[in-house]
Parts: sequence; structure tokens; C-alpha cells
Amino acid sequence: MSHALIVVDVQNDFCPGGALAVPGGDEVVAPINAMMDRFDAVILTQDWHPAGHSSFASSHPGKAPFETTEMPYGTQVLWPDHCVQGTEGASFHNDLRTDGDLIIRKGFRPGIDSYSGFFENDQSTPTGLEGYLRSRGITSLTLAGLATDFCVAFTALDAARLGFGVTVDLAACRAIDLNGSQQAALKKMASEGVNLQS
Ligand code: VGL
Ligand code: ZN
Repeated sequence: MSHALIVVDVQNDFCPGGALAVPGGDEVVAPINAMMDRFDAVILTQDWHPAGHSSFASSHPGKAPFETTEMPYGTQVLWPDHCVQGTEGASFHNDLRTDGDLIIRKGFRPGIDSYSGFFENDQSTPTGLEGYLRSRGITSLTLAGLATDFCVAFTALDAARLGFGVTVDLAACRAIDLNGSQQAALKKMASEGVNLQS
């Protein structure tokens, strides 16, 4: 039985000073670096949007960041422009260890967002992460990173649904907390069998 650490989106734009700063986002770096050596595999995810991505409020005339819009795949929160491919904002935090085994990029299709490291927001387009984990014999996962209530939660819920054992290390996560999204995400994860560790 192999156990992997999935480090979710510890990128400059989600840290203080970034375009979509998560309060205390940089505080996850030290605990995550310290955890890495305990796992059989370390995978980092990287939010990786083309300029003009459909999840950006700036791509929707009349819309402001944090409003929502209806996409063919459901309701989508509109974000400030963030994690644009190749920019400093999309780079990992400078102090984050990036000597993991795999970096999985997501959110690169212009018309669809991807919070989860496993499936895009249509809940059916795979990123390839599941196949990578299964072919390496990995059966359990610990998740840490940003943001608890969006990319960490969506990744955890997909992983649980796929049959992996899933733990979220809350001490190494920080939330955006948009209209109560943090409490809602914690409740949903707990009810879907995700182990919440603090
Ligand atoms: C994320 C909003 C938009 C995240 C990514 O990493 O949680 N949130 N893109
Ligand atoms: Zn994004």
C-alpha cells in the first residue's frame, strides 16, 4: 500500500500579494515542505490558465470578481485573473520544495475551469492523475495546500469517490471562504468519507 502527498496549488497568486490571495496562504509552505519526506510519492498540482480564461471575471463583460455565471457545465464563480501560464503568479511559492515526482497542470482548457486535480469542473474530463496514481500502486492520499474550500476540497471529494483513502491535513491548508464556502466544504468532505486532520 503506497501513500502519496498531493500538494495543491501553492502558487504565488494564492499567497499574500497575489491576484487571488488566500489569507495566510504562504503559511502552508513550511509544514508542507516538512511533510514531503514521509510519503512514497509527492505530486504537486498547478493551476495553469491561458490568458482570457473563461473563469476570469474579465472575460465576462459586466461581471465582477466573485460573482457567478452559468456555464454549460453548471454555475461557475468568476475570479480575478490568476495563474496565467508562464507568469510569476502561476509559479510555485519560492520557498516551496518542488522536488516531487509529478506536477499536474489543470485549468488549461479555455472554456472550462478545473478545481480538482482529477476532473475538470464538468466532472468528467480527466486530468490523468488517477491513471498515474493507480499505475504506481498508490491507494491512499494526503492533501494539503490552497484553497481548502475550492481546489483542495474538489480534489479530495473526487479522490474519495474514486476509492482512494483520503486525508486532508487542515494545518497545511488555508481557505478563501467565500460566503461560507469553508464550512460547507468541510461538512461535505466529512460526509463523503474524507478524513479531516487538524
Ligand atoms: C483555486 C479558485 C480558482 C484554488 C483555483 O486553487 O483553490 N480557486 N482557481
Ligand atoms: Zn484557477
